[in-house]
Amino acid sequence: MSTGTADAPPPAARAAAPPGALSPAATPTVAQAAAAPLGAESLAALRRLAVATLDANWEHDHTVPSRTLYPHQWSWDSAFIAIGLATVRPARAWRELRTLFAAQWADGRVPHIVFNRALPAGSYFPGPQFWRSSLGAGTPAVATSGIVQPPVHALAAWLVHRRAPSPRSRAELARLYPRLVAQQRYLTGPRDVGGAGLACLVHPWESGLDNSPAWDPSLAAVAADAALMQAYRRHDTAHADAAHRPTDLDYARYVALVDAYRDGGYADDGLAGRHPFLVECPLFNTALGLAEHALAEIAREVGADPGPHRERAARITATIVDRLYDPATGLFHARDLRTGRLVPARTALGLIPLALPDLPAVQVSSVLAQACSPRFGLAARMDRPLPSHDRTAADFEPLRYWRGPSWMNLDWLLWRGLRAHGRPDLAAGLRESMVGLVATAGCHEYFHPDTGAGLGSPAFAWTAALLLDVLADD
Ligand code: 9WN
Repeated sequence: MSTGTADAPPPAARAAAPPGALSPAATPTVAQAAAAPLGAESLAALRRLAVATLDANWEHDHTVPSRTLYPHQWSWDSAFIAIGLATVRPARAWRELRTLFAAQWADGRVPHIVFNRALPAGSYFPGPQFWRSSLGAGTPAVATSGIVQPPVHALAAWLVHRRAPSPRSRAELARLYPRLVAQQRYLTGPRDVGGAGLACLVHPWESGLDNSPAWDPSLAAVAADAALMQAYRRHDTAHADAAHRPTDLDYARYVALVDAYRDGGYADDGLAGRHPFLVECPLFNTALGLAEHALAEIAREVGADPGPHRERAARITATIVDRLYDPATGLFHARDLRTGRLVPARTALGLIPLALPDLPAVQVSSVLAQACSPRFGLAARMDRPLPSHDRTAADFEPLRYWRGPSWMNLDWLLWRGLRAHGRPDLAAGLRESMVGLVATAGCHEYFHPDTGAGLGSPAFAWTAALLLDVLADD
């Protein structure tokens, strides 16, 4: 999709609120949309659509990812949301991050969900009654989940400051800095189950790509607790097409994993001997490395020593290459710590280390080759959106979430990597594809990887936020 010159607002921008409510049948494909370049007026309309989506999802001190599917505050969503808010509502961007970090546990973990106590029980499953976060040590007064999500927050804080620098934003950075450092200390301390310096995930939800084929073999080894599931009702399938969501069997395993971790009081000691799901994820650990790069910048800005952050960033990149790169596929893979093996699935997770500015040239060129292959179809002029899984794989599913559909946050991370590694041509192609997706379908949660049709929640906050960020980068 070109974002070049002239003409009328894009179809999604003309649609009534909530944005992006066009039916998939009426939605032109990305390739069709490429024939109709967007002009300044259309881009302004797209920006208005994105701001309206963020405003509609604002909830007194945070932004919900989606009013229907995800009505509480989510950790990595808030980081992406803050990045977009910085372009239009910087004070709110800082509020978003402050609210999230107010729920940080004493051990440094930032919970993946902060529950809004004003919502009725049953507005999301698993809710506060299931997580019972007060069973953990040093937990906040507010109810939270007990697991984490990719630590993209230091990067977000740095980008928010850079977008709208002011004495106030410097004060916000100084206030957040020790909390961000504590978050890193938790992830590289108690969560370094493999002992090599990377963070280990105890649940697929911690990856943010919950249902990715990257977790299939490790999840298959988790005993599904059907009796436990019968005691609860899924919330997601009441709001989204069940054929697009994880299966009941997957959910039974998700719930069993929460159960096991919670019953151990959310403690991390001895995880290697007792927890049934332990993996090192390329995206999560890329975020860990990016956080140290961002902390080095933040440290400089607030008068702290950037040196240790730079050293840690370099070590994390080297360890990701050492432990998660497979020269046979030219991609990064998840490592299952229970089997000691790399998971063979070639998912978009395997491209994300490109976002590391210090990724060595060998890995940069092999990941780029894979990204531009028919598996992912990255190009200076893309005819289809970037998929979340290898489109040539037998288990590629264009409709089921994280198993094929296109997501704005994966695009955004890769877009940054392409710019960091001197590929403005490919970065521009990916950016046009991102803009084209929202122009044709609205601020959907994810998109069909062939047609670009909108899927999942129709008014999804990080889609709106990251669109604002790429548009502001003109
Ligand atoms: C579980 C909120 C979250 C995102 C995740 C996405 C989805 C939750 C769910 O929604 O996960 O955390 O109920 O499926 O996979 O990345 O943070 O938008």
